[in-house]
Amino acid sequence: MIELHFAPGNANLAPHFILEELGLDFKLTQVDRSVNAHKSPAYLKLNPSGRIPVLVDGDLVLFEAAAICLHLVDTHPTCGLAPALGTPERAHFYKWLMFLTNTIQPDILMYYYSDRYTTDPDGGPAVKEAAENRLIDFYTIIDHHLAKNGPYLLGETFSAADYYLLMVARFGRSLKTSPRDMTHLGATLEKITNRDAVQRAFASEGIEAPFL
Ligand SMILES: N[C@@H](CCC(=O)N[C@@H](CS)C(=O)NCC(=O)O)C(=O)O
Repeated sequence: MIELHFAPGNANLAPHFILEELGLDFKLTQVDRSVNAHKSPAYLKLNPSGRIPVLVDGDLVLFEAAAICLHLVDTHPTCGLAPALGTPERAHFYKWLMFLTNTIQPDILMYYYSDRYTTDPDGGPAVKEAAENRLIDFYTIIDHHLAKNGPYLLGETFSAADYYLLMVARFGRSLKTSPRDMTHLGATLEKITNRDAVQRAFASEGIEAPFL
């Protein structure tokens, strides 16, 4: 059976939404962050970087949330969560997923763990502020894209990248300009949040409204 190692609201959300959407039989295993279980020898065997999530699928042990999403989509090719391989639509799907995981997510980490990104003991707040400003710029890029090409990242076609968008936009909910308050991005996030798969995942992680 597929097993997802998670902590409520962490980077497991996008894989969790997909697992729910696919209707798969899967098990959730909570990583107890209060005792740093993600840095324990047992967890580090699954993910040497000590980060959440990890997916175990038979003999396959996979870390990195975007890789997990792509694996789930690839192993369920008829699920409709990604355009056909080799098409321009698939290329845009990769582009948005990579923008979210490779451009936005590192700044999310800089925002939440700013002290890790400087050797200056007083430098954390400046790192955090710079990350916050960059994040607002990046969310604005998505807002402008959705204004012309929405309602989803791939236009009328919903995809796994939209689940990833909800996860990384939710991480930005405490910014001075929240993604939920951006006209087009906010409307898109609400649509995605209302999907049954999302509501089931939030409920099983114990996440209550407001979701954004
Ligand atoms: N690039 C990784 C990032 C995962 C990540 O940073 N997860 C956070 C929780 S959202 C975490 O494990 N933080 C604990 C830590 O860094 O010590 C992924 O997408 O899987």
